[in-house]
Amino acid sequence: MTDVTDGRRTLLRTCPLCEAVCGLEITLDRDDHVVGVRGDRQDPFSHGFLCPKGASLGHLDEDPDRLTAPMIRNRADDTWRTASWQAAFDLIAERFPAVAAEHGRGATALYLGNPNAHTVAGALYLPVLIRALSTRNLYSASTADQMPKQVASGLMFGDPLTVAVPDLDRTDYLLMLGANPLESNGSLCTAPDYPGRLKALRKRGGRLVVVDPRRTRTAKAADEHLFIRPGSDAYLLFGIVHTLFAENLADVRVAADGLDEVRAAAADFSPEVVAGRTGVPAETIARLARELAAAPTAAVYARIGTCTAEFGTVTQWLVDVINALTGNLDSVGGAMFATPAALGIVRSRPFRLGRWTSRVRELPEAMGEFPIATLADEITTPGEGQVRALITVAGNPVLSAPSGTRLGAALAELDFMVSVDRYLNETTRHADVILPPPRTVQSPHYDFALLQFAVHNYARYSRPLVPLGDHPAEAEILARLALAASGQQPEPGRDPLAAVDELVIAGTLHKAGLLERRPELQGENSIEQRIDMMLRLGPYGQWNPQPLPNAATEPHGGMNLQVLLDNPHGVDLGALVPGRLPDVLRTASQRVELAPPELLADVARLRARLTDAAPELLLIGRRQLRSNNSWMHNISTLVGGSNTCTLHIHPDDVARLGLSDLAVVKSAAGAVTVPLEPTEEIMPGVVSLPHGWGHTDSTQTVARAHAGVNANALTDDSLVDAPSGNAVFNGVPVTLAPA
Ligand SMILES: Nc1nc2c(c(=O)[nH]1)N[C@H]1C(S)=C(S)[C@@H](COP(=O)(O)OP(=O)(O)OC[C@H]3O[C@@H](n4cnc5c(=O)[nH]c(N)nc54)[C@H](O)[C@@H]3O)O[C@H]1N2
Ligand SMILES: Nc1nc2c(c(=O)[nH]1)N[C@H]1C(S)=C(S)[C@@H](COP(=O)(O)OP(=O)(O)OC[C@H]3O[C@@H](n4cnc5c(=O)[nH]c(N)nc54)[C@H](O)[C@@H]3O)O[C@H]1N2
Ligand code: SF4
Ligand SMILES: [Mo]
Repeated sequence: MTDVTDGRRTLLRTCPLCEAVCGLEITLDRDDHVVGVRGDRQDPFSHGFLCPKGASLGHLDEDPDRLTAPMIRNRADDTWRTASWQAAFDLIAERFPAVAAEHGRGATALYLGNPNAHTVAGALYLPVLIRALSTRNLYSASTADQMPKQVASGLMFGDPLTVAVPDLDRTDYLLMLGANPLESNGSLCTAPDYPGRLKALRKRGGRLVVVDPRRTRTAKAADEHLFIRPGSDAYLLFGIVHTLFAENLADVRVAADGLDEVRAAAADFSPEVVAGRTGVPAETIARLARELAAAPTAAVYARIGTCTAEFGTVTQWLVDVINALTGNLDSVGGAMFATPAALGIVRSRPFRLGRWTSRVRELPEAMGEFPIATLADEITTPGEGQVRALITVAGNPVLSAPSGTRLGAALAELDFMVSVDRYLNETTRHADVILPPPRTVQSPHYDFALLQFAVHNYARYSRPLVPLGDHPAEAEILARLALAASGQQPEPGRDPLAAVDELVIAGTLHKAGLLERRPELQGENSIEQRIDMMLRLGPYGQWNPQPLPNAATEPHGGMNLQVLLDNPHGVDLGALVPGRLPDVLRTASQRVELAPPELLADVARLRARLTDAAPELLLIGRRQLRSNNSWMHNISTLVGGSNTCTLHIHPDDVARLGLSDLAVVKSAAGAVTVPLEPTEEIMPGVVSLPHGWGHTDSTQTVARAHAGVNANALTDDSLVDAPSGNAVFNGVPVTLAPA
């Protein structure tokens, strides 16, 4: 699609900015600048949907504050200079392994941020970096996000990646808690055009019920909205479970263990008992249970508002307990499991939690990670194993982690720090070296992580639209960083990326007994050959002995890279299929574990908190349509208007506390001064502050002009969800005073 007159061309690529994986049509001028972005109407999954962030993809490239060359900091006077890639890697190879040599591998740590879930580099090359460091000090945004869901799924299904998603396009009834997909575009439920899909649900006669302490855009688009006291979702869900048993409505249709234990655990939590704690009337809770049981198909879905809470894992567990009890687990219109095209991580043994614990607070690991809520402890607490060197990749924990301000101060104490990031920001300013990735349009794209949680089976691959020039691919940056961090130099004349890929390819093919077919792998480079291999070995794959049938893959005898290259708008692999159980299970029993002992144990904690005195004011977060966590506030077309950092508060609370425009918000962890935005759309007794703001220490000029405050100066890292170690962002007790 090239226009010969002005050299403009329109190319296709998946949007990497959120979990909706929208297909984009990107127009580039003859100098490779992005001059237009539209939704790809021929994409069989997103059908042309586009949001304001996707439309701004080109602005990210043109941002004058975006880093384009490695940066090295002079610690003596805190100044930065640009450096060559060689000089940057040389410095890392000199300094980073020296810390491990002197203090042991436990003195090095890695933090992985959210955008890694959206890049090929994050999916395929972080394991190499993790192996190179071989430290237990591994942290990521997962423990500020969805770890409760993964732990609950791991314990119930045996695999933390086996996550059930609502069958959005076919369900008759959706109970949604703590999610606002009309602003976030969805999470752990990959669904481009979530707004359209919810509209369609209601149009076909389905019912949408939203539970949220705020009357959000999604709540307004629902049949019913229920206010809930922050942090009390587990009580509400237990009230539903109690009713299902009490009224003989439970109807489990999958092979499952633990039904009696669940019934016993729910015995104490009748709707009447939990109503006061949740703020939802008992009669309403009982009605929700009856409606879920009576609907021809139904799904319960709960997201970030319920994960980043004190009982996040118990809540996520109860979500799937209800899906199972109402006969909706693994069946059409219920909570289902996707069948992604690429071969995933093959887990042979059941998921286990807490195989080792952190040094300072003895918090259990989950999926090989320690809670981000304890990274500051590990840096600042002296002793053997104290963290002294850190690598961050695509993360901004000073703004995103609980007690972020405290973590920022801790980062300043490190002996050495490296960041792979687009920007010099609140976190990376503490680094000694920053390695910037290339432009988005210079990177390939395949959604290894997100298609695992898709509401429709689908695959799409995008080649880089623009050549790299002399900028290394992010995959190569990670591969070279892995070498440098372990004190190695690349072998002369050998591409470090190809060397890594060859090892992975040989290992995988050997396991599959297909080593002799190595020469058949296609692709322009070793990254593409790895993708080709994962597609060939996946459920629809050419090398799968029994590939799932599909019209697009048929001419090739199954899925491979060429199928995706031939179908650049993406391939429709069909609606989610029921009956994936027990195949997807990795539990020892090969049955769904409805009552894992690790979760039953946490119910005692929940029970003990039932009658706690209620704090007068509770802080929660919120997401804004034109924000992306902390890192898109430097795009002038996205900030301003509704996208500013204000505290939502009910007018009655404003009056009661004698507040005016500005207030000081205090918590156990810190204080901020923030403008108030009174609104009837929040529960009295609850205030909401978006995260990702507080750009006072950034070199990003636009972001600094709209700085806002760091919500995570208020959240408290001493508090975690016990089973998963996840951060607690919602339900933080605060006090307000006039500024
Ligand atoms: N525009 C935009 N989109 C994004 C992002 C972004 O920053 N901006 N971030 C992306 C990321 S990383 C993620 S993880 C997803 C998250 O996607 P969502 O889970 O949809 O996130 P939110 O929009 O924050 O919705 C969470 C809701 O939970 C409510 N809530 C808070 N506390 C409680 C509680 O105790 N109980 C209940 N029931 N509700 C509560 C909040 O009021 C809020 O409306 O969004 C992704 N998409
Ligand atoms: N109070 C509160 N805190 C929260 C949340 C909340 O709801 N409330 N939500 C939590 C959630 S769900 C999440 S996911 C975390 C996010 O936590 P983080 O991942 O730590 O934070 P982000 O703001 O997403 O920062 C992403 C960083 O990656 C960089 N980046 C962007 N694209 C690329 C790329 O392609 N390559 C590389 N190398 N770098 C890139 C950006 O410049 C930025 O510095 O925040 C959590 N924090
Ligand atoms: S909804 Fe998400 S994936 Fe779609 S265009 Fe917007 S940011 Fe990109
Ligand atoms: Mo997230």
